[in-house]
Amino acid sequence: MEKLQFWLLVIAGFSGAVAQTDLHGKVFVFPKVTATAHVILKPRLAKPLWNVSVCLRFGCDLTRAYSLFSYATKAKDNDFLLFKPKPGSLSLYVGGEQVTFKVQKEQAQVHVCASWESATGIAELWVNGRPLPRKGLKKGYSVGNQGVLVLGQEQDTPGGKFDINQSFVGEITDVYMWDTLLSPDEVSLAMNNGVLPHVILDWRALSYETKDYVVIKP
Ligand SMILES: *[C@@H]1O[C@H](CO)[C@@H](O)[C@H](O)[C@H]1NC(C)=O
Ligand SMILES: *[C@@H]1O[C@H](CO)[C@@H](O)[C@H](O)[C@H]1NC(C)=O
Ligand SMILES: [Ca+2]
Repeated sequence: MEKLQFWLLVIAGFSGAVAQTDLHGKVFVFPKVTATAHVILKPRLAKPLWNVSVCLRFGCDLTRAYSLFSYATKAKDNDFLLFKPKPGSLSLYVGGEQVTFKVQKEQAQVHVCASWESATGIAELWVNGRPLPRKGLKKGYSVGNQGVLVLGQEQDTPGGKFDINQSFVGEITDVYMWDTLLSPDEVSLAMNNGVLPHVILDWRALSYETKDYVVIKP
């Protein structure tokens, strides 16, 4: 670790901030089907979100439904959820509503970005850098900032009510979240692990907690 980074961490520690880890080049492995294994991520959410973007890379060979990115608030358990209902489909939920996109040519490793804009309701999905035809939902809504963000399980209440039949088994890496929309160039940058501004969840400085059987591997 760089000296400066070390001292910044020490200072952050003394000021009571959550420790952050650079997970560049690492993955979370969810090795088994369970209703318990998960990772809690701690995004910096100072205010409700009117623009939201999320990117992540995953590898999974399940053919049943599973959750990729579950953000739940007291008001809406599916306040912002990336969910794989079945092969060939990918759903985005905002404020409890959903839109489902057709995904062709599924690969073992998939990079996905999702963004949603309150002003228009437009939801946009990119799979391996390619945009899918846009859809819309929850125009005028704002995603709450008091929620719980979980990888590995699908929440039906903040931090809980997991369904083993929606659990994730496989690998997830390069998870980022922004309170802005992404341009096509920014999606490419995110895919190539470039650094983008306005990040509220940063894989290179991640605050997280693993629960039960989750392994961090190169
Ligand atoms: C959301 O994004 C749009 C388009 O980039 C921008 O015009 C708007 O100001 C943003 N809204 C907020 C609340 O950040
Ligand atoms: C999960 O799926 C299995 C097989 O379809 C079913 O028997 C079981 O009841 C389901 N469990 C839950 C918690 O829904
Ligand atoms: Ca749910």
